[in-house]
Amino acid sequence: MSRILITSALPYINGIKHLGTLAGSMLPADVYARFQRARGRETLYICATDEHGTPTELAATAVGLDSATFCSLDHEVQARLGAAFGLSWDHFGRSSSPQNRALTQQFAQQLWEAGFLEERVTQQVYSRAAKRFLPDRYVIGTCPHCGYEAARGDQCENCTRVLDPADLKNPRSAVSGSTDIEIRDSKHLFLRQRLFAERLRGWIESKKGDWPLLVTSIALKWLDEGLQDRGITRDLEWGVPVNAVDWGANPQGARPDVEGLAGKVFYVWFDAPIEYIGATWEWADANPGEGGWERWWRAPEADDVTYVQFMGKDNVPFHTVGFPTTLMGVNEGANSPWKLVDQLKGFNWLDYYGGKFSTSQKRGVFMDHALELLPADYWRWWIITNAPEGSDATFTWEQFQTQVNADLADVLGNFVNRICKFAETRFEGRVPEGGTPGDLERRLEVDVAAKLTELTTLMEAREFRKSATALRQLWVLGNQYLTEAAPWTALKTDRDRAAVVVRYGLDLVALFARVSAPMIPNAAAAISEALGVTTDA
Ligand code: B3M
Ligand code: ZN
Repeated sequence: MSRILITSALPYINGIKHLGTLAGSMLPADVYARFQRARGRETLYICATDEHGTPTELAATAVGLDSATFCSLDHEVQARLGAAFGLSWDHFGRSSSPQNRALTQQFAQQLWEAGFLEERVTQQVYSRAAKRFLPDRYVIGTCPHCGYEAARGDQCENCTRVLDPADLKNPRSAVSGSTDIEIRDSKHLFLRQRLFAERLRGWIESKKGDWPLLVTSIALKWLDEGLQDRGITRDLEWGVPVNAVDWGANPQGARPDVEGLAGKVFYVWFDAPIEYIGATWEWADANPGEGGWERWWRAPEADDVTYVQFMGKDNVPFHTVGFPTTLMGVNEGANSPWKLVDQLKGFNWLDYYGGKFSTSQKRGVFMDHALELLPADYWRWWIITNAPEGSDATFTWEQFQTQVNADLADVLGNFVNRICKFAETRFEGRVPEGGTPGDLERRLEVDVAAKLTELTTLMEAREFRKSATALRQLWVLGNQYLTEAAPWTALKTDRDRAAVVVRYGLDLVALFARVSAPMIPNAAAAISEALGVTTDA
């Protein structure tokens, strides 16, 4: 039986996440992890805060903290809210960890020595007003590809293309709007992605039909446009330092210009995916009895691991091109290669009343506020039933209320309540003996078995919306059975018949608790507890 390694895209450190972030990565990853654990598979679900980069420096400065302190505080908040939402991470790490720092530096060194890094003098946007470089999304301007006027320096939200700040037309500071900027020369290291274009294409082509179309089409579109080499260092203070690397010589016998690279750090999108591995190492350090982290990541020990990633569509290019290039480069000639992703589940957007959720504009529903209002399971259920898989989905309060009432109260709650109350008042709260099952029960067994198979197949395929529908249909079978079997009527003339129905009904309650646990773990635990059984998801 294979082991399952699960990662969800790492939430940025600054700020409390909204439902869109949950919907696009953390929650489906959690549901899948709980499902796999319940199936008895050895499962490891890893997540972490993505802590480096310009956003952190600016957010920390804004509240008068240094970046390290800011990150520690914010990490605690996110860890607490994730736990309150029932996110069952085996480890929630930090990309600023010593483990990730060591791995990031080691990978860079190996890439250099294999000839996959190159030094280049680049033009960087420098803000005269703020007296600092403005990397990545701290420059806004017009996208050179699609003409979108508010494209960020690292990526155009409109056409999803990855950009370089100096590519933007009419650049301005994203912080102040100031156009008091100049272009300065600065030396940086580049990952030679172009060398990997054909290999990446072959790899993505081999995933067609297996991975969601959304994912393979984004990846291929990017490759079709011609892969560019990518700068992997930045003029920032907060990050993994470049100069701490113990550089060897590349195939031409050259070493990086350490002076030219002084004070720089690795690009956040270089070290963040490496933190999937780094966080596994953090987990192993915290759990010394678990057999170590490398057995999840490195061949041949990890050959029985199926690695599944979850993310929103904007993250797909970094996971189908950027990170795989790093790993392919490091793996070249290695006798213990690192594992590449086996299954990549991408999501569209979850909208708020047809517009975007937005952290900066505080638009939408945020994790802290959501939990102040209602239990986590309500949100989990709504998000999973409306997972933005085939297309974007929209949150509205009205639809949220209607759906949660209809499914959790009227179908599941009603069923559990009806049968448990009846057993309590008429059978002293015990599972009654006596009677023999009849045609209704035989039909119920067939119908339930078929629905369970359907649900299991859909969950294995990470089809969350359809899984939620199948689960709801399973609950409906319970209600239909009770209505048809009418134990309250049977009890008047045939106590044994009523006993059969109560027995089947209570079995269904226990079954429902077990199979609903991945999506609504708290409700499932409460139901199980009421019955005196356990669920292990
Ligand atoms: N923090 C972007 C995001 O949250 C980024 C993901 C990193 S995954 C390695 O959308
Ligand atoms: Zn664009």
